[in-house]
Amino acid sequence: MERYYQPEIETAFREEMLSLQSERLASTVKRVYENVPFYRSKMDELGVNPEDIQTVADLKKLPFSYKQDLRDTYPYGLFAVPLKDVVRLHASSGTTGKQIVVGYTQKDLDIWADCCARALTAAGCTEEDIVHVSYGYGLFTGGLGADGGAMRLGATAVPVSSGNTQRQVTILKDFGSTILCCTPSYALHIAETLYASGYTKDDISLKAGVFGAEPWTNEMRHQIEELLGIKAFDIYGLTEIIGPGVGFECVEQSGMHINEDHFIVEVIDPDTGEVLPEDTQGELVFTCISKEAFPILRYRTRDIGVITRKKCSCGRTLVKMTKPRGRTDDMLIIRGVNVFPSQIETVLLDKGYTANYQIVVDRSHNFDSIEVRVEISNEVFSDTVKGLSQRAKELSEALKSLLGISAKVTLLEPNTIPRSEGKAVRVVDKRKLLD
Ligand code: DLL
Repeated sequence: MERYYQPEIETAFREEMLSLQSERLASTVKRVYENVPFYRSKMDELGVNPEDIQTVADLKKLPFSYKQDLRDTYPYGLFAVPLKDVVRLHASSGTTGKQIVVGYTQKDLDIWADCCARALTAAGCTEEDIVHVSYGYGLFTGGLGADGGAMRLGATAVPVSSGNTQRQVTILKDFGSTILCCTPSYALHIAETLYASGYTKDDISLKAGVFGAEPWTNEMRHQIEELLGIKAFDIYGLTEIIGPGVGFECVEQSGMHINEDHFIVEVIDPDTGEVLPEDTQGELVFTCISKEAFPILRYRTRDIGVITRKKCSCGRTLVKMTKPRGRTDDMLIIRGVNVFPSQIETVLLDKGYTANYQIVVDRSHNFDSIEVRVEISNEVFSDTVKGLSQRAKELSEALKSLLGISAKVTLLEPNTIPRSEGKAVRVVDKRKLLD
């Protein structure tokens, strides 16, 4: 039977949720208008008063916020409470540019712990469980976020943090951890290390994993589930909104329920900013409606996804988002063709390759080239040269039929691609280095 952490919220009727959201939205907008000069001047510019925002339907009158706004107001310019009320800071460097800083009051940390407790509960976690957290602890939100959720539930948190993978395996075995929290790429690396140390899934007690912080395909989910003997659940979030726990997967494993009592989601056309109907792909935009220290409004995540209110068999009524398809800034444009790394991952895993891959994009004489480098097993690697080139050719054809452009395929020996302990680096775009 499905267990809920806060059923009154997670299974609320739509009208009840809308009314809660409207009330929280109106009061948040009033508060940021009064306390954050940045929002006041943006709203004044548009001629929007806090009184104009009474219900969720009024949301579209508000201006968007962008990562650049956090950089321009670095470090504390978007905080809506005095620093003395802030009990924790987190930061994210992102892949490019200056880092951004966010703050939490004690109430914000409580809300965050609830969000992560909901996610863990949906993955089957109870107070009986031992939650092994291998997300990084520190300014990154992954470690302390998952930790807060586990403790809130009364489960046993094991704050291992990331790195030292051999030790992760020892702790998993010796402590009898039942739930693993880390990035999906690190989960695979832990699994590899488990097997390389002469153990199998039968030597550990894991039953579920809660993986996120980077895009991963369903094919990768199946590999992780098979290798570790677990159910693998997705969890979504971002520093600017709260960290992990903005959305989480339930037993259906078909997208993530969004914690709508705290975050309103919209999907927009990334080019025009127009709000799109449900079940249409676009950029996800979030508004925080219950946070005190850092209640960002209409934040443009650059994550591409779809939201849907189709009934979920778990009984939750919270809206669901699909796995983010990638980010608007992740999308590679190769000779004019849009390519998402997740499409390439799907082909690789579907064809029986590992998720140890890297995509290298280059440009020579104004001609873009794409190379997919993927590891193969020792057994396959010792195949004849002819056998190997046949494999590479088949993979290249499969990629071409899906992507519409040809990609060079390079098959590599095991352990040649650097392993990640956090977010995997999937793309090396040498064109950017040339700019
Ligand atoms: O990655 C927060 C987090 C920690 C989420 C642990 C889940 C688990 P940031 O470092 O600010 O925060 O990165 C946020 O990561 O905009 C997405 O592009 C990506 N992302 C996060 N979760 C997922 C996911 C944390 N489940 C950025 N699937 C987001 C795909 C994800 N992408």
